[in-house]
Amino acid sequence: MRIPGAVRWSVGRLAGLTLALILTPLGGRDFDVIGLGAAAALTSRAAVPNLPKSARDADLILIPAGVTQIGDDTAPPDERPAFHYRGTAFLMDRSPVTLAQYRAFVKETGYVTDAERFGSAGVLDETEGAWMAVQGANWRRPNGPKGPAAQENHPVTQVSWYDANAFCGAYGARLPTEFEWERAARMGQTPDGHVFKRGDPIELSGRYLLNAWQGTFPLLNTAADGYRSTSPVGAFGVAPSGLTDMAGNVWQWTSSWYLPYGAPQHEPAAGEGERVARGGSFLCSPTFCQGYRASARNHTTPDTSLENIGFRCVADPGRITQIVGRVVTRPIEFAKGGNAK
Ligand SMILES: [Ca+2]
Repeated sequence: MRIPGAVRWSVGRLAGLTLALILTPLGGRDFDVIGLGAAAALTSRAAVPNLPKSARDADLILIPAGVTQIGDDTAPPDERPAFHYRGTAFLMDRSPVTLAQYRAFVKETGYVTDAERFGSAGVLDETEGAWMAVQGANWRRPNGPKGPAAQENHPVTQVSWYDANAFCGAYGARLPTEFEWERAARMGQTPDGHVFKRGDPIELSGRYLLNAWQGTFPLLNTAADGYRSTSPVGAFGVAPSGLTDMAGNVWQWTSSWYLPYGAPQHEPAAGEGERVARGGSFLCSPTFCQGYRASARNHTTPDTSLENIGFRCVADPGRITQIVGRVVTRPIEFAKGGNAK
């Protein structure tokens, strides 16, 4: 399977879970991770064995109806042409789904993620500067059995699109479309309401505005922002919308297929197609990847699990129930910036 973008995988899951990685020149792309191809025999998705009985420990923010620009005519080709999008109101998880929330889901439902069923997941080997399929890497230990346990208040990672979709659906919610995600991001990505576009600094007066990569990508991660990997949700403050982590930390799955703007939309053929992720991640270097821009699109196959992709759910206001989560009417206070553990 050929996967366009800055980073390509060729996958041999059936032959011992080994991966070869090809780092290609940027060529104008600025995403940090593009695509994990799938071995056809292992792509069937897991079902949710039991629906959760308990309410979800999550806060949701009302994103009112409105018209917003989508895309950016100064950005890479797949973000063009920019256009105006009119969206209806929806409720969006205040923060990406955390490990604690995912653990509760697994405990109640018995769900097994794709990475657990496949036996491996994608981790960036910073000594080699290459992506590897690490055996035993999953949401509990995103870097593999020898790595640290994931932390409860960080975004869950190593979840495929199928895993994310199953989680949201089990609670009566859904994944946002990429247009919903961008509309929410354009309400501000930082506590002062800044919306990132190409070339914007991510540090002001010694304070980092998001969890991204500092140093020479992909071999030197100085973690000047305080975090080598994921950060606690909300560590970089709350946007005016009430949302956190709408730039950096982890990419977030959306329900949208990766399709060009300005062209007739079509559903990819069965077994083909990629889903869009938004938001950038801790692996995003401003000199290599500016995926934290509001208009930036990442895309990969829906069975891909990586250490820097998580998700958040949304719900339609008319369908809110106790199990979906709590609706927040006033933003919750978080720290005003990063640079601290
Ligand atoms: Ca960082």
